Amino acid sequence: TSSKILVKGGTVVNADYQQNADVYIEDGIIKLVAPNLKVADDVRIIDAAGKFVMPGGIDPHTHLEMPFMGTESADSFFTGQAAALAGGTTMHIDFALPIDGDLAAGYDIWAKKAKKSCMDYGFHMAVTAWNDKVAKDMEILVKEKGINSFKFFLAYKGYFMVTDGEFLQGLRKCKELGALPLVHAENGDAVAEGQTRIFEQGITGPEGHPLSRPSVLEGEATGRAIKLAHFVNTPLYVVHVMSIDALDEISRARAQGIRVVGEPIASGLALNDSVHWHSDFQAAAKYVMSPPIRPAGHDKALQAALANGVLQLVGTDHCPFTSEQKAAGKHDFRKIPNGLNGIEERMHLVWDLMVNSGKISVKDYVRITSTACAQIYNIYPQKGAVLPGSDADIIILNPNRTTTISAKTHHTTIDTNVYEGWTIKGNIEVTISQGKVVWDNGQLNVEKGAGRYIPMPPFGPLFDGLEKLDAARLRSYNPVDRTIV
Ligand code: DUC
Ligand code: ZN
Ligand code: ZN
Ligand code: ZN
Repeated sequence: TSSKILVKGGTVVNADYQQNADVYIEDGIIKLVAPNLKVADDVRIIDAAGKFVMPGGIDPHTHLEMPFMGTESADSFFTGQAAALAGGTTMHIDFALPIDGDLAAGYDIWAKKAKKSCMDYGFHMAVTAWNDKVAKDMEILVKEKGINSFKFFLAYKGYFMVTDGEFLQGLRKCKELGALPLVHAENGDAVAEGQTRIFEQGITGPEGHPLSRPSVLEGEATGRAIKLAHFVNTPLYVVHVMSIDALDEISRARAQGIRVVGEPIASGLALNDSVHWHSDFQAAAKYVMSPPIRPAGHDKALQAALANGVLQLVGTDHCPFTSEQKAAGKHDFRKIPNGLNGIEERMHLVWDLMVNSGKISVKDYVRITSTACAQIYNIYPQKGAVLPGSDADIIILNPNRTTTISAKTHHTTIDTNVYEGWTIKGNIEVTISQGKVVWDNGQLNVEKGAGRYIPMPPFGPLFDGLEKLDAARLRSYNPVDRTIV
């Protein structure tokens, strides 16, 4: 493959600007973006006339080869990333987990797993307990290992869940380090109680899953997390926003100027909970994830919130399990491994649900699938832009061709697909990753080991002006005459 490429005659779209232009790529970097470029004979020319040329997607939320619920998510770093590239995503941020509470050990394990990568990636780290070693490891991960985000689970009682007190300590540490706290917002105590109650009522099938942990528990935890982060005055990022209940909390906080970022995921935008009611266990179990897919109405509300800016970017929570793995919960919904596919489908689904439906512009599509993620995690404009100097991670989308999603043709390793049979107008025909054509009209050409770890620096844009806000809070109280000034 040539290391010099000219993408010719397309509509180049960035989050803030769109123009008809050529894109010249050399050695993995975008060198020029301008109309009518003349190039030498050894340059590969890709015709993009009538098509959109956009930054490759960045998926902020994946779980590749993650040990979970007695098994391991079915995509490796290699297979999951190959699937991503086939669907126009050129970078993802995966959730590294501590090993027996040890963050540094968890990082080492994830770094090793990711050696087989075929595209660029970064890591979040989960914090599942609190002690001096955790605090020290967070500091090392931020200062030396390129991690700038930490996830706290308010659910998964007895496994990952932290108490409010532990969460508060973590929030303060994040703020001190300039790292972004992320939260899985469901009330874990109430979920555990709800699961027992539903199961003991004799509801043992997959439909018990959404019934046992309704959206009110997501709203409660989202509101609580936002208020604790506001108390600390640190930005907060809510992962997998699935419900109107959570949306209401985020919307209210943002209207007050509180720095909350909300991440819906493809399944939350695209599906509703009717999928859980099915006589065939597998047909329903493939949709089981947490927080659950909500009743119809939540999906449309999430789409609207994404269009009007209450939510900022789309992830997937890609965490696939095979039918065989899902069968562990055949007689007890509580044992169905939580997770579904999406890393390969996200870009097409968002195009269909948001652009084809007329809800957003193509520029906004770029923002919510790529640019906002790069900005929030402080790697813009290396990623998230088609600009001179940016990494050559580019997709070419043909708006007039259709794509049909199916387990028969997808690249993820599982035998099912939660979007089976969806036909979408709009096809990502070409994916360029690190300046190489890795997906070309149905042909995947990826290389194990070619993926690079992208370190993410602390104190991203969400931290701008935070010191001033803190000073203003202190200044408003006069301890001498005990008045608020
Ligand atoms: N939810 C899932 O469905 N899978 C992985 C972890 C999570 O929080
Ligand atoms: Zn989660
Ligand atoms: Zn059916
Ligand atoms: Zn997740």
